[in-house]
Amino acid sequence: MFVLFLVLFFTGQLDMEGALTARDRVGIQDFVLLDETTEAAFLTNLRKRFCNDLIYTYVGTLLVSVNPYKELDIFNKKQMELYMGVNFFELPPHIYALADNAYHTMLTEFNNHFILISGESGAGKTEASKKILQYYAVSCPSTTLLNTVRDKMLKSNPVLEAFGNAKTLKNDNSSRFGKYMDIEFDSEGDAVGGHILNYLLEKSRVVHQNHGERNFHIFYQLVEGGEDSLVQQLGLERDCQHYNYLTQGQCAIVSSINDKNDWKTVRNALQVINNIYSVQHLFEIIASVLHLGNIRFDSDSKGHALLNNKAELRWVLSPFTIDHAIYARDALAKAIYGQTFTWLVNRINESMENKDPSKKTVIGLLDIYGFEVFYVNSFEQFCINYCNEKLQQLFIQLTLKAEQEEYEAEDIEWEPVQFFNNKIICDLIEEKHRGIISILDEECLRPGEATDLTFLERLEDKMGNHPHFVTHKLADKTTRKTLERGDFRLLHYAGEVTYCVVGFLDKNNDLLYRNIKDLMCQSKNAIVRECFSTMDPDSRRRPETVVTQFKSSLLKLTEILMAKEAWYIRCLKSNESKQPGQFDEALIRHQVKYLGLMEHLRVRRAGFAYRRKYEVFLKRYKPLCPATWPHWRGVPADGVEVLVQHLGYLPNEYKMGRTKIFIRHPRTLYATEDAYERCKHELATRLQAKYKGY
Ligand code: AD9
Ligand code: MG
Repeated sequence: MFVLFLVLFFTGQLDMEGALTARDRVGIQDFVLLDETTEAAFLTNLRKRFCNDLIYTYVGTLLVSVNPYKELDIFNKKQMELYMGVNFFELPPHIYALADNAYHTMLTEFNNHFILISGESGAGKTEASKKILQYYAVSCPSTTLLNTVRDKMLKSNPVLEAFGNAKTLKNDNSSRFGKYMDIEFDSEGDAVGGHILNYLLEKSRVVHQNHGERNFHIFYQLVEGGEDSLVQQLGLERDCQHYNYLTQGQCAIVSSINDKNDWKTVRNALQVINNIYSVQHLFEIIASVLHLGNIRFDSDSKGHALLNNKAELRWVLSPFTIDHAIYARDALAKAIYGQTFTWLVNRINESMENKDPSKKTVIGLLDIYGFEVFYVNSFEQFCINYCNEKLQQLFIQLTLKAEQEEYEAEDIEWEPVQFFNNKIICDLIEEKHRGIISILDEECLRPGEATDLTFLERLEDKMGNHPHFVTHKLADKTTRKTLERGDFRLLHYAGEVTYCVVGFLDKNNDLLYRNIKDLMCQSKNAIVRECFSTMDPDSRRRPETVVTQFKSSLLKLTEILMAKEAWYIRCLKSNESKQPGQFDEALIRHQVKYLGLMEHLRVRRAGFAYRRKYEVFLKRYKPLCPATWPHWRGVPADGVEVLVQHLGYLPNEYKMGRTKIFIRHPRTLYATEDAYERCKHELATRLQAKYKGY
């Protein structure tokens, strides 16, 4: 009895009082072990854990993370060391456990992996991706040479965040671009290189910010933190209020952000760019965008725009109206910034380049802007939310759908789990010739005739009856929320979003006046010259629209990811006010629902945690059974059956499919893996003894 008590105590099922179990107090670590799979039980467990600062919980190998909005003492070297090389379920759930497991699977199976981090804006995706990178930086074996690659990878983060993140109403450090980063490893497990793919930067933020939002961090960092000599040399005022492009959101100063300190970090991290002249040119560009924004125009008697403040710029003479001149000015600022961002990513990629790419495996980290809904939503939200639909679709395809189809294909008895498939929304947006993107592009091909409103009319004509599209004519009936004439509403997987069509055509065309482009090719600034000379080399060809380029890049991304083994982190936002200790149940319930976590849990619970082709399983574990070692002469499936019988697998612990063995619980496999390690060790010792003296 006493022994039983001790066992229960040490396995955490009984605490000192003996009355309240740990499970009652802090919840359980894996939702798969919940007594019931109801949403209420799920939320209760999540809340218990959150209240005890336990932000991570598993659903099998998927990691659920709830944003604590406070620093927890679980991200340090000691914790990292704890998780290195330890089986997934042996320690409390942690992002390090997932990172470590992906890494070790990659090494043992010599294949490629990716970690999909998803969740809405402010849920904690970027923080999660940084923690994974930090973990690899500490846990992988190192040499001096490789340290530099690793260092560059770590430094790329603050640089890209400075240029690509900004304060929004949802998140003070919101990613305004999508990022996919491959970390490349050699067969020893050393990190030997890195490569970043960037997706659609929200350039419009350079020239316009909504109330309560800011421009990209780097502008404020330079103005606030730049060294005196630098600020002077760039002709800048040390006052954000002086700049038109920094003040539209009326919140240049934010309590959670220390621009001065961040400047130091970014300045240091800019060492990723090996050339100091380039860094100087980069600062010139940031400053010139600020100067550009301060150019104002007056009108002459013919309605032509006249430069008001010539100090900022010696301008091309062109008979523009004021509106055109402002448009041209802003278009130039956006183009310069957007091109510079791409240039920056390219330089970072060069500096992280793997010098010997012949033998490598990769772990890809995907951290993209999360689903977002504002009071006014425009083209940018349309693209961001479309991207999130695509990632949800990928998740569904790889988990819910593929998992169930695999059981069917393998003749494993199975009770299908129903789930909402958002393919219908992806099709509504991207279907060839019929989707919203096609209609938008068609309108963009009718310059002079088409307007944002004709685009909306065509949408209403074509999509009016679609279950996920709401026009202002039908709005009251379907969702009982009125819709303005210039709006349309989409019922996304993560909730409904009302889009205002104003600016859709311009933003999708993203045109820059030809003569301005030519002028930039002659710039004294080497980065500007390089960027504009390589841009759109064939001037006769009409460039692809923004959304079409984005669509193709997402298609390519899907292909990249589908060729790899997937790991998932689902991030949940705990509350809308960015406060620690607040568990907003309604908000979290909504996320649990639309992320498909309940369905995922049901599939996981009814299913099998692990599966491997008979050949692969037999090849690895055959030394554990005299009948299969060193060779099994029959069909692999029979060999596996003999092997698992010998290992004492109980009938309900595994199932034999057509081509694979399915194992229900990870612990069964871990026991086998431990036995394998012991056996390997014994074999090695025996061999050593045998050949001693040779
Ligand atoms: V967006 O889609 O880019 O707008 P993310 O990336 O999902 O969004 P982010 O990682 O930037 O959100 O997290 C938002 C904020 O939440 C951070 O700036 C932190 O203040 C806070 N956060 C997130 N994760 C953690 C954490 N593990 N510990 C402490 C956290 N704070
Ligand atoms: Mg982010």
